[in-house]
Amino acid sequence: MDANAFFIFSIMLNKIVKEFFPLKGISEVLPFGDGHINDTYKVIFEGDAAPCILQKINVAVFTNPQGLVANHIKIQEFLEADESDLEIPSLCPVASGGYLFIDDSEGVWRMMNFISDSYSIGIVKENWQASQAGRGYGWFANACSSLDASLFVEAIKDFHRLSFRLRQLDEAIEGDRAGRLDDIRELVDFYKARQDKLMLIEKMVDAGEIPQRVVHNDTKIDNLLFRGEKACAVIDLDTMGPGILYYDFGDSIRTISNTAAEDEKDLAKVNFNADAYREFASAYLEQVRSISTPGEAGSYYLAPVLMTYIMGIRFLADYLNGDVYYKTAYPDHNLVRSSVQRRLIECMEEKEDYMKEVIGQILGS
Ligand code: ADP
Ligand code: GN1
Ligand code: MG
Repeated sequence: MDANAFFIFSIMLNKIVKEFFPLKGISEVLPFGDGHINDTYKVIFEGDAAPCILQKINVAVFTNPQGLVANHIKIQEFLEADESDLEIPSLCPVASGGYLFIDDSEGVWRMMNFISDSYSIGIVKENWQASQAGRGYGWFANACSSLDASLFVEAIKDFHRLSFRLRQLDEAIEGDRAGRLDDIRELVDFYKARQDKLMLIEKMVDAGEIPQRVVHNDTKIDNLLFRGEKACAVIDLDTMGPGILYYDFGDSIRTISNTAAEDEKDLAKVNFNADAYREFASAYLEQVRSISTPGEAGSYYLAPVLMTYIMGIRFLADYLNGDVYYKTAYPDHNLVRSSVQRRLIECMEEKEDYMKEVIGQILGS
């Protein structure tokens, strides 16, 4: 964006903030965070008013933004009575009513409080970070366990349904819209070779052996905030709604046990952090132990590979489709992300016995 365009854009951002807070003086509105989906800004006000987070919702991904608001308000009201030191962000109303502001170009905006003194991390470097992440996401799972999943909107249909993601991959291979398939056949073969084995969890869900619950559905480490050396908030509630605990457990491990970034180009740096795995699993499972059914308890260890696989094929399909879903910073970004997931799956496969054993020790089976 050149200087002139940026100036016009800044004026527009300030006008949008005024729709939420007509009486507050705005000091700065700055791009913020590393999310792959929405456009996020930190709003700093004049004086000592607390900062906020302004987000433009990606409506190509979330086609029902009112549904996101309904889910958010429901959980926000529910957690008002919660006495934990953990929290979620609260939506701020638009001055004219409701929680969404629609701009002249049909852009959909929302505002939340900025979780004070917080920061997010992309890679776990120390064990306490993994343990605190388990405390944070475990709190969320436990707190949501009394909610009725059928009362929540499914933000993206079949979001973690493997057969749906496999179909999308097959369509991307078939279409080869960006003409990239020939160069990545080996990676495609890696993923295709594993698809049948990984259908096990979907079959268990369909057979009713694993209960549907209200879960977060996007528990990568970046969606948890820390304050000092403690987890303090669970954020990015867009996908929250019906799902199973394995999705949250598995997706957390996908990022927490990765010694490198999700988009690390040097695959030699990508390894399975066994200590982080144990720390996260202990803290998380401790909190869901009392709500886990015997059916659930038996197969937690399968979830990390499943979720790493699902993200791997989603990045791969997006690469083949020409990068139409995730934000990318360079042409091969999705390919790099998918290759990292592949390497992590290989590491996890080598550690399957260890992963199972740790869970057995924690849950006492
Ligand atoms: P996306 O859906 O694009 O991933 P997120 O809601 O995760 O967007 O926000 C992107 C980043 O912005 C987060 O990883 C976090 O660093 C920061 N962030 C989002 N909401 C808040 C908040 N309420 N308080 C502090 N930081 C936040
Ligand atoms: C997206 O919104 P964000 O960046 O936290 C994606 C997740 C993926 C993740 C991979 C709605 O999460 O499913 O796991 O990227 N969210 C959506 O980093 O597709
Ligand atoms: Mg996010």
